[in-house]
Amino acid sequence: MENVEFCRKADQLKPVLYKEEIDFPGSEKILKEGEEIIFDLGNHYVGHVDIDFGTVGRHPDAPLYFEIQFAEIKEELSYDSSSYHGWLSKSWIQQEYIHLDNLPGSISLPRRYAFRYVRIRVLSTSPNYDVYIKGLRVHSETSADDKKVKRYSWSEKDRLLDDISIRTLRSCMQEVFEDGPKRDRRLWLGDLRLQALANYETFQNDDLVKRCLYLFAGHPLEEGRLSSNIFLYLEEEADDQPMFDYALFFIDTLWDYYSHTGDKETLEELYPTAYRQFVLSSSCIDENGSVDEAKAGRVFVDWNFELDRNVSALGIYIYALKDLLKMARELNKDTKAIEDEIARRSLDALKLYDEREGFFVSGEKKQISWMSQIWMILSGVIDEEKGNAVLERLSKRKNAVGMNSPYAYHHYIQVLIDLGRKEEAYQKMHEYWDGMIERGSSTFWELYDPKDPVASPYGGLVVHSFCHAWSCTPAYFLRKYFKDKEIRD
Ligand code: RAM
Repeated sequence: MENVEFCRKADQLKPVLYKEEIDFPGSEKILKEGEEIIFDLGNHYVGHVDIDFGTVGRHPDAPLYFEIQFAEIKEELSYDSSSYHGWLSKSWIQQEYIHLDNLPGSISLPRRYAFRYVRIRVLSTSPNYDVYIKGLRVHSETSADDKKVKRYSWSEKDRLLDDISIRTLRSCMQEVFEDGPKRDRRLWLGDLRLQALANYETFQNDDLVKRCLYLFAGHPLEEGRLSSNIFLYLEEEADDQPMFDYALFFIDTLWDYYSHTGDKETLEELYPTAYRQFVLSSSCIDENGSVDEAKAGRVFVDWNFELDRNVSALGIYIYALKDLLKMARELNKDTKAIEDEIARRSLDALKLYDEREGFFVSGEKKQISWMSQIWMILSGVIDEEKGNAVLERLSKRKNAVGMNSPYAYHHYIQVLIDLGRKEEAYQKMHEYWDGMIERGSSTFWELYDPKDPVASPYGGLVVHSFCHAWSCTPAYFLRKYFKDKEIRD
C-alpha cells in the first residue's frame, strides 16, 4: 500500500534538470545507399538529439530511410544486434530505423539516449540524391550541478579517474539516481547507496538522496518489505521483485544520509521503515546465512553467477544491523532486540570460519570466495588483525571465487581501507578502474572483469550499461581517503 505522504514528499523533491544544448559539426562525407558514418562526440552524454541532413544531387524525390545507433562504447557498434538473444529485452538497444520525408531537413528524435558514439547508416535514398550530415545537436540533461564539484590538484592519473567517475555519476543523475541512463533507467537500492556516497563528496545534491529514500519508503511491497527498485516512468511503481540485501541497504543509505546531513526529521520519519526491514529479514535467514528467497527475494552481492551468497548475506545482514543500532541510539529507541540479534548472528557467522582453511566458507560446498571474506570483514565479526590475515591468505589463494562488478570491487577497496591498507587500496582501485579507461571509455561500467572485459551477465554486451551508477565511487574514495595525494606547489 502506497504511503501517500511519503510519495508527496518525494514528489516535492523532484529536481529541476540542468539542460544544455551542444552543437557538434557534421561531415562533408557524402552518404550513398548502404554507407555509414560514425561520430565520436568525445564524451558521454544523456539527452535528446537532433540530426540535420543536407542533400546533394537533384531534388529529393523519395524519403530518406536510415538507421541510427547510439553507443556508450565503440565495441557496441561492432556487435551485430540481430545476433543478440539474451534474457534482457532487445528493445534496450539504442537503434532506430527512421524515415525522413522532407529533405534537406532535420529530425528531433523522441527518445532520450545515453551515448558517446552515433552511427548513421543510409538504408535508402533514390537515384536522384545522396545525403550528408550537416550537424548534430545534443540536448543534454542531468540533475547534477557541475559548479558544486571541487577539483583537486591530483596527479594526471588521479584526475582522469576522478573525472570519469564524476561523469558517470552525472549521467546517472536524472529525476532520481538512475542505475544506468541507457538501461534500466530505474532507481535501484543497491546502486543508490553507493551513488549517494559519491554524491555527498561531489555534487552534494542531498535532496535527491532524500527523494529516493522517500520513493522507496512510499512504495512498500507486502508487509512493508521494500522493493529492490522503483519504476519511474510514466507512473512510479515499485517492482514486485524484492531483494534481500537491497532491502537491508535502505538502513545503511538512511544512516549515511543522516550522518552526512544531520537531518533528524527524516531519520525519525523513516526509522520505522528501516526497522521493518530488519524484522522482515530476521525471519528469512538461517544461521548459515541461507535466505528464504521465495519470501525475501534473491541475494545479489555481485554479478558472478558462480558465487555462493550465503556468507555474504549474513555479513550484509549484520553490517546493516550495526547501522540500525546507531540510528536507534541516536533516536533513543529501545536497542535490546537489535543488540541481541547482532550478538547471536555474529556467533553464527564465526561458526562459518573454517580454521583449517583460514577462510569463511559458504554453502554446502564450503565455497571460498572474495565476497564472503569481504562481507565478513565489513560486518566486523572478526577484528582487524584476523581480517588482515584472511586477506593475506586470500591474495595467495588461486581458486577462490572472484568478483566481476565495480559494485563488488567497491566493497573490496573499502575493506582494504578499513583494515588500514590505504596504499594497497589506492593501487587496486587504479588497477581495476584504469582497465576501463585503457579501453578508451569515458564512463565506468556495470560489469568489468579484467580477465574477460566484454563478459556479459545478459548474454550480449549490446544491452550492457557502460555508464553505470555503482561504478562511480573512485570519486568518493579519492576525496574521502586520498586528499593527501594532492600535489602542492
Ligand atoms: C541490474 C541493474 C542494477 C542492479 C541490479 C541488481 O539490472 O542495472 O544496477 O542493481 O541489476
